[in-house]
Amino acid sequence: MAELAALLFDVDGTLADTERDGHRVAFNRAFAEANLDWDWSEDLYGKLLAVTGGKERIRYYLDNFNMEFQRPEGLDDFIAGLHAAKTRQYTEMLSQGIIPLRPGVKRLIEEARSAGLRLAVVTTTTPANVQALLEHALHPEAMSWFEVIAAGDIVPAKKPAPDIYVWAMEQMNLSPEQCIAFEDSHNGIRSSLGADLTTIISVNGYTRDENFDGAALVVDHWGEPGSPFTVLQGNAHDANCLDLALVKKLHG
Ligand code: XBP
Ligand code: MG
Repeated sequence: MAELAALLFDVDGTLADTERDGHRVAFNRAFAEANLDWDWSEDLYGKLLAVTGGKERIRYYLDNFNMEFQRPEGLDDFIAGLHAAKTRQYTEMLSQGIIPLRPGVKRLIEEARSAGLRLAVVTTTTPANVQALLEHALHPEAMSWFEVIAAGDIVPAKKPAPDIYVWAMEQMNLSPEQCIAFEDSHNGIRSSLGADLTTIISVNGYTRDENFDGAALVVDHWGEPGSPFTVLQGNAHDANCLDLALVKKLHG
């Protein structure tokens, strides 16, 4: 195995628990603003997470859960308009600091930075959402810590397709053997494994029971020295939180 050169981070669910209390609420606010009576409950949203990408998720909802809705002419534009309103709502929520980073995220990113590792974000979400989260929850300058922000519609085929990881590694001129990926979901690991990346999973409420075959390690969260993680799958080499030493061991 080549030496570890870069850490590639998923965002939603991995760096922060954004889906239930962030994206879902922002979608509902955008629907209300447009005078739609759509209400995405926590349960329904769990089903809608089968599809990544906000615009794609709205279409999936109409196709499978709201078939009686009278579609306007120009459905693509209608969905794009709703999604733009949702992004505005979501970034406003993040600017109020309501979504914190998950345990250990700031610690590991700072440790990796100090060690000179290269960092990238590889996500399905809209670039403005990444910026809002990094600047408000990590550090005002955090966007500059990441060499590449691979996000949103940069590639047409979103996760679970591997394309966004492949694109990020191309930008960085790195091979999969030089990188490791951090994900939280089945769609995420399908994408990272599809790009031949060793992958560490931290589950959340929506993804806990998903299939993570092929993961190097599955934990409930990355943990802090005084607040250990629980190992759900794999070998944590006697560590009780995810630090760079463990990441390097898992990378092999
Ligand atoms: C998360 C997603 C995204 C967000 C919504 O992907 O599936 O669709 O829920 O974001 P990842 P947008 O875990 O890869 O970050 O509405 O901006 O598409
Ligand atoms: Mg995710």
